Amino acid sequence: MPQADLVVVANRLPVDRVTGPDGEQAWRRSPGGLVTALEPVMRQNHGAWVGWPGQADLEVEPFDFEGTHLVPVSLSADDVELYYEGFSNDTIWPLYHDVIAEPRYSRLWWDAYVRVNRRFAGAAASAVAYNGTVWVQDYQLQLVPKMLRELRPDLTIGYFHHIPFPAYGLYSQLPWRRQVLEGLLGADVIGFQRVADAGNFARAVRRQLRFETKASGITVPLADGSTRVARARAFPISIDASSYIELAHRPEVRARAAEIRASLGNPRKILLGVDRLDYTKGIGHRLKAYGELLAEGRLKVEDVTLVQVASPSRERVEAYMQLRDEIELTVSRINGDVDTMGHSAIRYLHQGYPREEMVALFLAADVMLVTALRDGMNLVAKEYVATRTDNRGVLVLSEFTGASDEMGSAIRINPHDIEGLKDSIMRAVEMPGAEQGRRMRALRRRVLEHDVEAWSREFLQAMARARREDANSETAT
Ligand code: GDG
Repeated sequence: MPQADLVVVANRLPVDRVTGPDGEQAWRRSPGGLVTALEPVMRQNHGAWVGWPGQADLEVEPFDFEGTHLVPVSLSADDVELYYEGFSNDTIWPLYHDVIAEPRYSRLWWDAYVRVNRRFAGAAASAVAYNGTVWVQDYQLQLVPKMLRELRPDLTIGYFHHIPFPAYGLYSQLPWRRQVLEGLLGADVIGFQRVADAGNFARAVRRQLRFETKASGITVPLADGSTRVARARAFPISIDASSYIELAHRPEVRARAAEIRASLGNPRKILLGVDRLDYTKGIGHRLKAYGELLAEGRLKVEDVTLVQVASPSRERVEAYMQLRDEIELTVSRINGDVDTMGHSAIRYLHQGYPREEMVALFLAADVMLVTALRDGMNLVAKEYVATRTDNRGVLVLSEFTGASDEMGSAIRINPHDIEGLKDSIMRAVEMPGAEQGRRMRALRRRVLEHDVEAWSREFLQAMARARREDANSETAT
């Protein structure tokens, strides 16, 4: 098997297995932004992608797909339950999102996490050429950088963390806090969404491991008494803005947006929420504020509709089952209290939609509500503004998202402050066109200039620079 100069390692491969009308199996590119961003780089570098094909117990040989060599890592049903649903999504996810839900600490889950991370590291080590570059993605694979460095000291290793990194007071709950920090420090470049995340990480390293940190550099002592440098800093991720603009210009998408408005009875204002059904997204807080505005008569059900798309997510994890029950109870209470025969306060959709439909919804919405309690970045906020080519529409954005650092012209809110959130929703609903235009232009400028292509270019450049610096310091000693 030829080895690649650039290898991406992620929990999931960039393809989904689909069954055709005659029962035949095929692969289809998954819709995510990361996949789109990396596609040209992977093609140019004859890159390889290591990841799980998405179904338990599926054994597949490596294969080529649209210019990328795909290396499947097989997971058993037990691995999925313990490593993925357990340690990744029921320990790390809640802990790193500031303990919004209670993290569960299980030694059995941890053992599976170590075992599966080792398998990913082994697969990456076999796929990458001598002196090559490996870019590891996200919290499911925090131990891979160190494991990979032990197997292949010749490599340049990067790691990007898509979710927040918590303050040390919370991080220190993790029974395996040392091993995880050491795992991440195996990378030459460790990327975070926000400056604050990189700061929390550096602080955890100082407090827990007593390593020296200076600006973005962390000095990592080695067994032979020498040291190496790991660099930890922010690389805020973005979206493939031009593809959203292209969709927003399509006549059939625009027609669909008008059709959506009409099917809701052409309300004066449409508010929109689009989230995976996840407790980090603050959907309950949003519903509470909106419900109170209706109950108090500040909004009238004849004038407004909230469309809430809550796409199904992690449905086998207990906390997600409970959340679904809570949200659906709240939605039906509000609708039951205020709906009329002809008007509904909330159109709730527990479904996933094609991207065209999402863009039509963005175009139909006067106000976009992003009320996350904690969110690494929040791409939905960026997608909404990218599609608003008419410079109209208002983004209400939680301060607790990474996007908030870059999107100062949004109406920024603290979702815990329900009165404040209500006032902000009213301000958004009533905002004059000129102010919408001024804010939206500034938001769009930022997202269009800093798209996901710029993000991946900056990260790859940082890895190349790290390689040069390390080569220079080796010649110097
Ligand atoms: C993690 C971090 C960080 C949602 N429903 C549908 C659909 N979506 C798309 C959205 C958006 C994506 O899924 C969700 O991205 P977010 O950034 O909002 O949130 P997470 O899934 O939690 O992502 C996050 C991100 O990684 C990247 O680093 O920003 O903080 O938590 O693109 O549009 N897309 C379609 N149908 C749906 O029903 N087609």
